[in-house]
Order: sequence, then C-alpha cells, then structure tokens
Amino acid sequence: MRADRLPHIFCSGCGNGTVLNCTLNAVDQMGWKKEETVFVSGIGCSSRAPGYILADSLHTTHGRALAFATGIKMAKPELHVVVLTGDGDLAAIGGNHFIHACRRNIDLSVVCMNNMIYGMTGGQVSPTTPRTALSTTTPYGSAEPAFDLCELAIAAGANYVSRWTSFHVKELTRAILAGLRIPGLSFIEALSQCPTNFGKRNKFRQAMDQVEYFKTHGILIEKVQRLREEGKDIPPDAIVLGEMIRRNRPAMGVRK
Ligand SMILES: Cc1ncc(C[n+]2csc(CCOP(=O)(O)OP(=O)(O)O)c2C)c(N)n1
Ligand code: SF4
Repeated sequence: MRADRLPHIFCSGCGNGTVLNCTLNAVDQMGWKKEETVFVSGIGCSSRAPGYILADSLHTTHGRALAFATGIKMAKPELHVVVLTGDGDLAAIGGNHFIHACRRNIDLSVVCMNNMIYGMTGGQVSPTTPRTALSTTTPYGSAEPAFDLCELAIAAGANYVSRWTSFHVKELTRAILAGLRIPGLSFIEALSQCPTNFGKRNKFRQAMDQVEYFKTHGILIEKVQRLREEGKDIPPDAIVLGEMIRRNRPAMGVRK
C-alpha cells in the first residue's frame, strides 16, 4: 500500500477495503512484482482503490478503465493488468467497453466491486440496482430489471467468470487468484456493501446487515443448476455464487 495516500476515502463499513484486500492477497500469491503489475480504474469510490496500491496505477476517466487497460496490454503484453471497477463504471457508462473487452477476450483481470449503486455521487440508480430498491433517482423503487454482470461477461466471451461477495473472503480470494492465472479476460464480480448510499435506503441499517444478507442469500451455482434440472424454483432474491465459466477461447494480449 502507498502509506502516504492514507487515510483512504472509504466510509467506515464499506466493502471496498475487503475486496481490495482479497485482490492484493491473490496478486501476492501469484508472486507478481510491482514493477510488472499495473492496476487500472475509472472513477468512483471503488475506482479509488488503485491509488492506494504501491505499483503503477492508472486512475482514468469514468467508464474507460477497460479502454486504458486494453491500450496497456496492446503496448506491453508482458505486464499483468488488473482492472478495479464499480458497477456504474463498468456496466453503465463503460458497458460498451465491457462487452468488447470480453468479446476480444483480452488478457485482463477485472474485479468489479458491485455495490448496486452509484456510491461516489450520492446514491443514484445503477444498472445492477435490484428492481424495487430505493435510490436518490428511484425514490419509489427501481422499476428496471438489473443486469446480471456474470451472464453478460459469459455471453460476450470472457474466459473466466465468477461471483462472490464481501462476506466470502476466502472464496473471493481464490476466485481472483484463478482469474489471475487464466489467460484471456477474467471477470470476478464481488458484491460489496455500501452502507452510506445503498444500505441506509434499503433497510440495511448497519454495514454488517448487508454482509449478513450476502451470507444468508447466497446460493451456489451448482445448486441452482440442480434445482433447474429438477424443475424447481430458485428463490427470486437468491444471489447466485461461484464459478460460472472457465474456458479457453482464443485470447488477445497474452504474455509470451
Ligand atoms: C464522464 C463522467 N460522467 C459522470 C461522472 C460522475 N460520476 C463519478 S463516479 C460515478 C458513478 C460511480 O458509481 P460506480 O462506478 O458504481 O462506483 P462506486 O462509487 O459505487 O464505487 C459518476 C456517475 C464522471 N466523473 N464522469
Ligand atoms: S459511499 Fe458507499 S461505496 Fe463509497 S466509500 Fe462510502 S460506503 Fe463505500
């Protein structure tokens, strides 16, 4: 960490620190040197994370983290490039970059801190805000269906896709580690609590209430597949967790 950049901007109880910790733990397990690793982000609370890491980092413009990361990989494929992003950054303004980075299957590791809201700007609706959830721009509850970021990444062509939460620290770390190892685009979605702008409007009075929700509503993808085969219903508020895909499509920007 860059000690001179502390204290960080995250509110107390924010899940971003946990996801950052899991990411750095996985990078550490890979043994990657800081001289050969670049962290890239757009704009948002989550996107502030690379600024605290003692390595080369690019804090770019909102939504464009993947465009900058693509440029780095094309110019210097020998570098490890890790993108830290938020649901707004990745799937709203940056949605187009997301699908094309997955389609091209560029050798990037993308960790999305999905707090289901625009945190930094005060709590506006995002593409992953659950239907009926309250935000400053949906005071009567969101009427829109939410994006499933993992399904999107799979459909667009990413080689590795996994979802965990800030409660599942070990599983999330293992998933990021798997993503770092696999050539091509790895997408790891980390559901993360935002007590300040999501939690307080949506009946999570304390930060830990939302972490508890992640714990009690998580359901493994294998169980979902079994239930589907048996023709049984999946609870509508279930959070599907685990490794969604691991494959070997041709990738771009892979280290020689
Ligand atoms: C081009 C542009 N449009 C809008 C903004 C304002 N803005 C800053 S952060 C943000 C959304 C952040 O949401 P998310 O990416 O989910 O990150 P979080 O803060 O929730 O971690 C927006 C709309 C901006 N900085 N630049
Ligand atoms: S506003 Fe939300 S996402 Fe941003 S630092 Fe605070 S708790 Fe975290």
